[in-house]
Amino acid sequence: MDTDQWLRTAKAAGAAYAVLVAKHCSGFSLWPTEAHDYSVKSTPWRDGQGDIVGDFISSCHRYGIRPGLYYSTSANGYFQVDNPGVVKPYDVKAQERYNEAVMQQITELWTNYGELFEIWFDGGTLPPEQGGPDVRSRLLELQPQAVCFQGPKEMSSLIRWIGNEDGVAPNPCWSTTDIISNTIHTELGAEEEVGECPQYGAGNPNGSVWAPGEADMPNRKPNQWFWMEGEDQLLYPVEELVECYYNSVGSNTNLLIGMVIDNRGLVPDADVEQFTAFGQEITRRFDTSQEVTSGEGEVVELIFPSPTEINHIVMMEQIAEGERIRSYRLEALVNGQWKLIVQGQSVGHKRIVRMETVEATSVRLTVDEAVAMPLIRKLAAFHVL
Ligand code: OTN
Repeated sequence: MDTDQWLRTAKAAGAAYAVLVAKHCSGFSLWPTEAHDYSVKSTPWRDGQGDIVGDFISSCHRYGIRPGLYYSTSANGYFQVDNPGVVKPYDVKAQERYNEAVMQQITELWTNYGELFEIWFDGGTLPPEQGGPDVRSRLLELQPQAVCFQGPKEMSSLIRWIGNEDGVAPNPCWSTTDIISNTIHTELGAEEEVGECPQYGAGNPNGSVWAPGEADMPNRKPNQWFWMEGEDQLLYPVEELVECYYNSVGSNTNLLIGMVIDNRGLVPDADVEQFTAFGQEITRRFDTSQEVTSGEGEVVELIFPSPTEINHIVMMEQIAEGERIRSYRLEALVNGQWKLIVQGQSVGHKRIVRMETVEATSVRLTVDEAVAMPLIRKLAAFHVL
């Protein structure tokens, strides 16, 4: 196993952060936990002295990638726990033992490996009021700054599931929502709510909770999160991953791509090629703009020194000050005439607009509706061949 190879590959793909699945639904733990024996400690690998979590975190630091950990509390085969985090068949004592093990394990993970950028609760966390472990208190105590995927609603930095594993966010896609994913997914009997709530993936511009979207998808299809021998042909072609980038990052959503590890403990060669080519393609498209500006107010204009061919426009709001735009228009000045390119609603962190190539002398962003002064961190035009 070589976690440096994993993180080098993530870096080549352009990743800013990485999340290790420290324990998936089987319960097998990739670090030498004190909670039970079902972990790397009980294997012959490195004579039971190995710690994949520790190696992963060190490699993240080495490659300048912010580390995150996935730990699902909602399912654990070792304790006969299934969604939404309940021992089945239900038994009070067994549930207590499970809750204690969760508290022990999250304490280890959140104490021994430094500050975590993101903590991933696949399927959310069952709140203590409903018989679950008190994850939120421990989180507030040990990693209060972490971005929590489907985390407890008391956390200040939440990120929500976009609702599919296909790398596609809706348009518009808002950073705020009414719904906090963990309450949808783990409160007993709440699954039905998902179906009834069209705002789930898109969020809600008037929602009171700041929880932008994260689109998670595996790098093999359909839904192949795990490595199996002879399945390299299932890899997403690079052009499809690029399409996912447009549909997620280009729609105000983080993109989290699964990375399988093979029986050598490495990212398979074909996957290294895929991730590297993906990173190179994103860089090729978006590293050099024809022109870029920033500004504030209802109209921000990007002026070219001479008529310039463009076919992409990228907009970013200064989201540290909130997501303020509610509707906008983009126009290009072509042969002395303003030509409408697109009308839209949400911008947020990033909106990528693809368009037919035009030769423009200027691009104008007009904000038709906003809840406060629009703050445009970036308005850039590109010509992607
Ligand atoms: O079988 N599943 O549990 C499943 C199949 C396909 C897509 C998602 C799921 S589970 C789903 O995973 C999400 C992350 O991708 C979130 O954690 C959801 O809460 C969870 O229900």
